[in-house]
Amino acid sequence: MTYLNSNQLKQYKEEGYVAPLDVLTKEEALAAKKEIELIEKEMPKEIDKSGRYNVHLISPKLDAIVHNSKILDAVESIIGKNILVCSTTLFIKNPKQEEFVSYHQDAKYIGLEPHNWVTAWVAITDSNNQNGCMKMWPKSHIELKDHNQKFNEGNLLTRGQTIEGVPENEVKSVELKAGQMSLHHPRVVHGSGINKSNHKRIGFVVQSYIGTNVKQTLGKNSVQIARGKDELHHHEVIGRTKSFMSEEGISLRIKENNYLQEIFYKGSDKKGAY
Ligand SMILES: O=C(O)CCC(=O)C(=O)O
Repeated sequence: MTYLNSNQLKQYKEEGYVAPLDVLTKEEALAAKKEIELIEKEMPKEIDKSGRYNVHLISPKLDAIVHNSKILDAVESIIGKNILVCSTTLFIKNPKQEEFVSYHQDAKYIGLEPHNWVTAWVAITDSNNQNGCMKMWPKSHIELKDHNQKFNEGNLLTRGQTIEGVPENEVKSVELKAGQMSLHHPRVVHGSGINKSNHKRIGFVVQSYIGTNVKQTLGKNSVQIARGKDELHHHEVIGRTKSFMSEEGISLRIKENNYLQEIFYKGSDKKGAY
């Protein structure tokens, strides 16, 4: 059992995130990397940009990470024993490209209310200062802040959502080894810089694990039941894939990704690349 201990829970509650947590072996992380590379090879266009979501619906290996009991134990410590999965995102940063993530709060645009949910960022490769690891602003999860929508070049966020004036001297890097994860609060301010290394940085992000009381207020997305029971039925429940890139998995992923695009661009007259 890998529930959070009292220090880890304290860190999450006080700072808005907890890391590093060991969840995958090196071999499991490497197998996931190979799987992602295989999907990239098989369907390069479909998983680029706005296709980076929900690869767990076409890959039993990635689905197994979403339902990994070590991850779920840690998540249970935060949101309770009934756990649903909304979606996943691949945050891949290619070497020497100007890709970054501006400082933002997930809760500002994901539409999940109330904030009884948590995001798991699973490092498939090492993630460090050199290759653009996540950076958190501790204790910033108290309230929602104003965001500008910049739709700027290189920004991996849908609308280039940006909180200005984040005090860099207070920000902490979240360095992870492949196989470790961080858990972050819906309102914690976070972002990441460019990848200055010669290798890809890959984060497989469960965005997010939600309690059964959480509703999607901007649209619709289906959920998988990861642990416990869903007695509130706020979402359509979908199953888990059993085979790599099955037709059923591919069409379900397209459907779910279309729902996500509606959520991400609700009320916007402009559309970004993601
Ligand atoms: O992968 C990154 O650098 C940022 C990811 C992120 O913003 C998130 O997981 O909420």
